[in-house]
Amino acid sequence: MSRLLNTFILLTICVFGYSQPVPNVEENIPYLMTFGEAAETSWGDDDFSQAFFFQIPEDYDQPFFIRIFDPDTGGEIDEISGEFNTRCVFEVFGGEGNWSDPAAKETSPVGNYKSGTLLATRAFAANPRYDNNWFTFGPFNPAQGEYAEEFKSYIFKVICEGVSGDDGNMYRYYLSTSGTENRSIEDANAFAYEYSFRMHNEVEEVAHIYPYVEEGTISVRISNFDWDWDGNIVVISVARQGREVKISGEDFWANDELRVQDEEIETSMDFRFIKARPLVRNNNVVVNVRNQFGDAMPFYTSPLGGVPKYRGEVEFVPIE
Ligand SMILES: [Ca+2]
Ligand SMILES: [Ca+2]
Ligand SMILES: [Ca+2]
Repeated sequence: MSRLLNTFILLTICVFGYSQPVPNVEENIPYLMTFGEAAETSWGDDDFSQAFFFQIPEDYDQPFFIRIFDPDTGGEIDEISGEFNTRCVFEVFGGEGNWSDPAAKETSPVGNYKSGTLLATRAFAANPRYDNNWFTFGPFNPAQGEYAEEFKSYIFKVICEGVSGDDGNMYRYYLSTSGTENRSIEDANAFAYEYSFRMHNEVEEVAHIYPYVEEGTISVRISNFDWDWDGNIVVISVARQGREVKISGEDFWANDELRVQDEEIETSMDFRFIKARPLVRNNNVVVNVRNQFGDAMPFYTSPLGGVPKYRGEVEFVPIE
């Protein structure tokens, strides 16, 4: 009963435009995914590390919490290899440089990607207490983040890494005003420069991620890893009805490049992940996108400017 009620409340909150579940409802992604570093990359994780950034609007000055659903690796949600023997470490960073350091905006855990100030950390192996349940980091003060003038927001980073073992950890986040339940912060958002996630195990379910196209973007290079030939990856935008991109099979990257159209500047694109029939089970995939300079572009869990809709052909009216 209480879980049903929680689900109902969560859905109700989402319907009204709050956006702190990570992944968000519009993305229709069941879980983020990080494997232990001893796993084969053919299970779907290329680097055993996932960074997410949380953006708190400057007019919010109350304490907040970062909650993790199912942080442990064990039980029914996670992906077992042999027996469960995986440890994942979650780290929360604030302070100068946690986001603005160039290494933090990259897609691989190299260099100073753990930039900023470590505010909290916790390791999890298999732990029934947190299986199918929430763990809470915080409270944090928004001013402990890095102030970003362009967003008028404070930014925090959470890194999850599989430090040992070979199993897959499935988990989600929630940015909350409460340490005991999920309560959204108005106008907050979350973003990542690389998305490592689990697809649904139902062929009808379409997952989405939404990169934002900044001014000055001429082309985008879309990369996907270990898609297992699971159906199609299609790009929708205000100017694109559906462009299929090259897809990967087992344990390799596929890359494709699209020329950005003027109408797409300062809008989000919608990358749709459409499953194959028959069902490909437990598909884990990693996706990133770079502009013509090679800079990784952010995926926002609440797409900037909203979910893009194709605007249709512009009607040509001949001049008489
Ligand atoms: Ca194992
Ligand atoms: Ca888990
Ligand atoms: Ca895969």
